[in-house]
Amino acid sequence: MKRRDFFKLAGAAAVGSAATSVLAARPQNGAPIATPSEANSEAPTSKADITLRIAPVTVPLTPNHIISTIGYNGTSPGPILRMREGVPVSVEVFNETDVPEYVHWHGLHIPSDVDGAEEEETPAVPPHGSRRYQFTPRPAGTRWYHTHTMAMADLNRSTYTGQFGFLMVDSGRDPGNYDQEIFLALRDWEPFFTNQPMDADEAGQVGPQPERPAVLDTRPNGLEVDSLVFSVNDKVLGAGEPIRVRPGQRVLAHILNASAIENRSIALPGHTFHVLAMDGNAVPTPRSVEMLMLGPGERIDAIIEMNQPGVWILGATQDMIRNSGLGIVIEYANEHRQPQWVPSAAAPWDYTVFGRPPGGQPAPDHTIDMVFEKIPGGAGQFNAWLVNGKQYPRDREFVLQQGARYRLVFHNRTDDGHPLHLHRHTFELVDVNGKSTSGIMKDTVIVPLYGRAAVDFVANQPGLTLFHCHIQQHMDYGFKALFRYA
Ligand SMILES: [Cu+2]
Repeated sequence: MKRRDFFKLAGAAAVGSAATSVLAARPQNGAPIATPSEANSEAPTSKADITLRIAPVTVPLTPNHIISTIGYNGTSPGPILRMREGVPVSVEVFNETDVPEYVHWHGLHIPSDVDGAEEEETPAVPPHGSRRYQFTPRPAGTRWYHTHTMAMADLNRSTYTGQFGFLMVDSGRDPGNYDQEIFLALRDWEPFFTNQPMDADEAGQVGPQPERPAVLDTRPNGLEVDSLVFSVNDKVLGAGEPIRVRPGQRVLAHILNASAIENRSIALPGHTFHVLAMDGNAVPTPRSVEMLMLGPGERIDAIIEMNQPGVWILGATQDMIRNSGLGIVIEYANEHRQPQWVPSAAAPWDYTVFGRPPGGQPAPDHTIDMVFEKIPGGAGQFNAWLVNGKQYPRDREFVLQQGARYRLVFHNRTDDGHPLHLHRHTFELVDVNGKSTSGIMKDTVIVPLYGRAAVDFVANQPGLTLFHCHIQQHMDYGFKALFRYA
């Protein structure tokens, strides 16, 4: 299978051309699809290719558990947006809420004024107003879009709401080699503050902890955000339609962790995930694994070969999370038993198995060390998160020379795994806890607890560039930095 095989549009060959109409088709388990409906135009009075409406929505997690939140175009997840790589697109965003909003196009290389982040000086979509984003989407791959405001102590704002959706940027090349395409956004709902330590997936991580301090900070932890209700897309496990398959089918799964709060691991008993891409970028060494882990913001594209007839649960490996909704039923034709879950002893998640041998990349021109620490907040207070000893905002510390190759070395001196996201650029994973690799291109990477990772990127996208932990609370309380070009 070639690089872009799996980005084939389901029945939408003409997307991106001047005369495409909005598709009515929808994937079996997915949201409605929106595609550019007209040629792009600079004229502000012309109709935009895509319209997004930020407004209150209800999410029917089960027939009896209906959540009120904010979403896009009346749903959460929002519509699956389809764009053509390199074809300019305009998106008119109407904000029907009382607060300024931003729509961030996660994983795209686009200018700061349309990237959708206040820190990068993107203009806000004003309350009860509108704003047009015009950009040329690239690179091709599985991207996503979501709100990018601060939430601080307000759990009804920003990525705690339902403002997220898939954004598929298609290269227009190569037919797909699969029988069915599914979109799975992992979510949690009804967040709350707790002093209980997170029952995080990281607890199961084994391996070196090169950044573990000799003396741990024993001050009492501050409030963190947790949830007791989970879903895949807009349904709790068992509440929605199953994904119906036939023996021998190849199902292409696009998986997104759209959580604001935690890394997640998922599995499908009796099956493997043949990982083709991470964060929408083809991996050098596609291979099959039993378990996937995704931090908030990360995506995985994987083929699941349907070769174990039955009725199965594709869901979180943690029993509490899965039993509280994070899963979806896979039902083979003519099978009618109860959905089965079987715990497995899958190998721990390891990005580097999908890489090439180390040393493939040029030496960096500059290395930037970034040390992450947590100041425990204590009872009733929030923790503070430091980058190189300081909370955001910070001054002009990180200044990039255009064209230079940078290595960022992440030193995670905290007891949590952090999904770190760099806007407007793609980076290459170089090292995770001493395991070197090359060829893995990403925009978000989990640095394990007390762990270390390194990524390289070329400073080739002039403009303000935000870097942050994709866990909303960590970002809000200091865990971010702004890169500038000289
Ligand atoms: Cu974090």
